[in-house]
Amino acid sequence: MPVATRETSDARVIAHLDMDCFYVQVEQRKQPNLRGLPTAVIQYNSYKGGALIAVSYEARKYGVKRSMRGDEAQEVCPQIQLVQVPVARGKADLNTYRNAGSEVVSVLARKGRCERASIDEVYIDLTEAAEAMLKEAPPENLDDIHEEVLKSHVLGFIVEDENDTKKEVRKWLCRSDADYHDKLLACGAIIVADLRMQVLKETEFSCSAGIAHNKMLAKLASAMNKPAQQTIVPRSSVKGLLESFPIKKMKQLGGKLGSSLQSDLGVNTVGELLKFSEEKLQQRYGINTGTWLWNIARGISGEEVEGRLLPKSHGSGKNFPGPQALKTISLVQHWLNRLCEELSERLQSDLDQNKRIARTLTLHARAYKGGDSDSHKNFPSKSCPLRYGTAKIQEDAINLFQAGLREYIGFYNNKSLGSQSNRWGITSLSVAASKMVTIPSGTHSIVKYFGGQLQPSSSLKQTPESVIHEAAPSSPSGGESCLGLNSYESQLGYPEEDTRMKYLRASFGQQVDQSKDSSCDLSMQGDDLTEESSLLSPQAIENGTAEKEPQPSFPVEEPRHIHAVPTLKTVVKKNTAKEKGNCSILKFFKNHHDHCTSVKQHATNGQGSESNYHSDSTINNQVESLKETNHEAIGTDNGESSASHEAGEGRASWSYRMEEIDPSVVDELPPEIQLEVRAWFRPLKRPNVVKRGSIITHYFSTNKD
Ligand code: TTP
Repeated sequence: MPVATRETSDARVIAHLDMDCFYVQVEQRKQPNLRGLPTAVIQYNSYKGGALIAVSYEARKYGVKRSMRGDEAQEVCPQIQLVQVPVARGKADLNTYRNAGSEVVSVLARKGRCERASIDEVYIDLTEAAEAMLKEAPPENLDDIHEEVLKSHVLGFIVEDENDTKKEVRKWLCRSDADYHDKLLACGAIIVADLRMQVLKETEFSCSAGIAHNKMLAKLASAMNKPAQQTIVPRSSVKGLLESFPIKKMKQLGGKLGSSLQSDLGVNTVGELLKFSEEKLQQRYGINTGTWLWNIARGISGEEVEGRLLPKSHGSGKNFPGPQALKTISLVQHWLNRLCEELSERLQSDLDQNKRIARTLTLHARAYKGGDSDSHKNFPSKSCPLRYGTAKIQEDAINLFQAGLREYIGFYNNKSLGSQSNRWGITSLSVAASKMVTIPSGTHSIVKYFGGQLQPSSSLKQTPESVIHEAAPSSPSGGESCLGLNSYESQLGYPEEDTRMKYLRASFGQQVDQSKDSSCDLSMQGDDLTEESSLLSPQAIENGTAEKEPQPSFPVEEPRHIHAVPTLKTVVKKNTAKEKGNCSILKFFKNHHDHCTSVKQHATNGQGSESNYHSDSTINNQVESLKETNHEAIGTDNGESSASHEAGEGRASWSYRMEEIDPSVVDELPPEIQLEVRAWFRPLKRPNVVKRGSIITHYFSTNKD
């Protein structure tokens, strides 16, 4: 649902940069001999020459379109060069393109706050940079303005003689009597042209851009003059731009809302919305959407550039057109397994590089049943909490699929999904991992480390993944778990449909404009579904290194009692209280030390449910707790060591007496995590120092008794 946001200031400078025929450029960089030739990138599937997913501008001149297949493209342009997307696991492997997109973002991020909107689109907030330029080196003072800037298109600015265009644009950019807004845009245009040249130089990719006062207008403008050009939207031209702009092409209006505007209000262009008062639009579409519509009719949008260089989600999908439709569960499972493998790999690499975990797994499918072509639209998307580990993702995905299928074919009316009367076919499948959260600084390598230590004595198969799987939060009630959906016959509750995914599903269905901005950018065409992904962290980009380990950092104000790092803290306490410096933490975690394992009894008092100390559930508990290190704190200041359970959550929690901890035990930990563990202690010293200080003060005090 669109969200109406106030413009905090209409004097912002926002640019939207969109790569030109992106996949083609990536392939041409790999094979420079293709440069300048009509070229198209085709999908993996070779049916009728493969579906075209990217077409070079040279090929477009011959009439080659993305909707064509290779054979057809060759008919209209016999010399076309068709390049197949890289393939892995029997489907397109888009990593090269994702990484190429990251290269671009890393160049842009040097100049302003960037939001990666899709695999090849970026918003950048240039307000500060433009303001600084206006102050220090305004365009009117520049002796030399680069040709690339002078090639800008200024919407609404009419140049009589085309030969004079650059001269006239220069005049427009350098007007000393221009209003403040236009001056800022002029600065923005200079900066963007420079950035585009920089991108070209460093990545060899060309791009186009829109420069405006908000994201919405910048996005509309970037597509207006392609390839390798930029378009400026002065405030005075907004009305003219929107007047004739087709309503269905507007972001968020490609679906039902846009259709309703057309059929119910007779609105076909954004400008036609101006006829309606805000109240009228609110009455019809609700307060928020009504105001949003009223705003967009006037080119108002307060949406901020999010400052996000990483994707909001990861996904992997594949289409199975026509005769390739999947008609048996085992075939679906085969493909789901492959999709999940890819998804799991990407999640792992996101975790490694960006320290992020995803919390929700969603399955989308398109299907048909019998001869009902409309049924294609109705396969329900299903979500559940995401568990890390390829096998677990695969297991959950097939369960989600089965839940969706039951619903799709009418579970309660059917004895067996395989019966003739219930024939179905799956024409597209995808899995997506969303709700990405950054794990607290300082816990990642610890979680990984202890995962590794625990492996031999636990039943988990893939240690880091498994441990992180447990770290992925499950719903508070656990009721969303899809573990109960193991068989068709299972009548346990189905996971709820994630409403966010409805939007993704809509994108899935031919709404190119809509989907392009979606965080989970599923491509609509070709045999495989594509999705945006970037694996460079903002920090990595800034430092020019994607592999940099984050330094552990805890806020100075870290509360004295850290709640819920039970296992390690309890270990530390036990070690120090009984055998200072003697009891090995490593041994404890390996359960090789009897003395230390007695802690578990302490920890499980009153519950008894964790008697199988090395069961997955206990590991779960440990990691769940590690995960929350930064989030929870208890305020008891009495310094008492205690073990308790939070009744509602069945989770152990401890507090401890700082003085009893012998910091030397940390030396026993491997070097890679020592620093992090020490950081847990460091802030805790503060209150103690204060306390001791007060004792000294007391000692020297004249009132000492
Ligand atoms: P787009 O930006 O839509 O298109 P483009 O970059 O190829 O061309 P343009 O210059 O007109 O912007 O898509 C970016 C890439 O995403 C594109 O190169 C290939 C991929 N893609 C698909 O795989 N399937 C699709 O249906 C679309 C629209 C894009």
